[in-house]
Amino acid sequence: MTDPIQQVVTILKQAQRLAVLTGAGVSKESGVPTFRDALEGLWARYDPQQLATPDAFQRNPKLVWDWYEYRRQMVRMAEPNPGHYALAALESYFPEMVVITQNVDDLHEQAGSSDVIHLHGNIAQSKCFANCQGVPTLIDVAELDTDETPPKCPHCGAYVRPDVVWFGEILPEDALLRAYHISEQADVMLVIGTSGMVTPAANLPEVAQYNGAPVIEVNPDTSMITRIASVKLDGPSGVMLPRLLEALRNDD
Ligand code: BV8
Ligand code: ZN
Repeated sequence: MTDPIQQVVTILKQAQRLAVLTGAGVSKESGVPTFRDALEGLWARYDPQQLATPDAFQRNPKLVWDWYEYRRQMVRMAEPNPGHYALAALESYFPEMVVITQNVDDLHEQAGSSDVIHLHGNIAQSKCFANCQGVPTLIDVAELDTDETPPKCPHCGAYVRPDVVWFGEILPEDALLRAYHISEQADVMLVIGTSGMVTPAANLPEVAQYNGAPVIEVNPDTSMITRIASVKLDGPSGVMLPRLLEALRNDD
């Protein structure tokens, strides 16, 4: 049985267009907890899926705002890990490579990935809940002279909210359309650190496979993607991706 890393190198060497789908697992070794991790302390008793919804925000704007401030702090302190850097370095091996991420941090960009599609938004940005000046009406909270939490939109007085996609909300149309197109056109799809539970993001590996692209998974556990993966690298992305990059380099 050949080593799975070698199997992946063989597949990647045939590919021109590499699509990558990442989830919270790729940021775990940077100290950003995944959605499945019980958040520590104050937030341990809350279920993220209950908090990451428009209803939760309308019912308890301060609680949800404070939860995002807590997560923003963790993201601000986080650094890209060896997995992010190895993924960015893979770009030099493919004429076309796009990272489609479910994550709301910007660690792929910080590590040097040059083409990243954010399906679920960006936790560092805020917007008017009513999008009163257009979709999205981004608000720079640092410029608002208030310590109200959540702050109010300076244009219309509605609450300001994080610029992320909540459960029950539609994804940014341009990002989703491009992600489907990239998945359809891909020669290979690398799926890293996602439980594959959340749709429509979780449908993308099937779209790639349906169009003839082998799916490669990097995850220390099984996920909803494992059953359609041609090869699985069983381990943390911070370990497996540098190993994969090394094997590609040695194969040059
Ligand atoms: C939509 C931003 C159309 C916010 C997120 C029933 C009722 C209502 C709705 C639904 C329903 N059934 C399905 C739905 C649709 C719903 C959905 O999928 N629900 C799930 C829970 C069943 N989806 C939606 O609502 C989406 N919108 O469908 O719009 C629509 C509109 C109106 C009405 C109907 C339909 C919107 C979904 C987006 C939600 N926002 N994030 C925020 O961050 O606060 S999702 C959030 O959760 C993440 O972004 C991510 O996408 C997801 C968590 O998944 P993962 O990233 O995979 O992370 P997870 O913790 O799950 O797994 C981590 C993995 O890493 C694990 O596999 C682990 O083994 C692995 N790992 C751990 N360590 C490592 C590692 N891997 C590598 N290395 C390591 N070191
Ligand atoms: Zn407004």
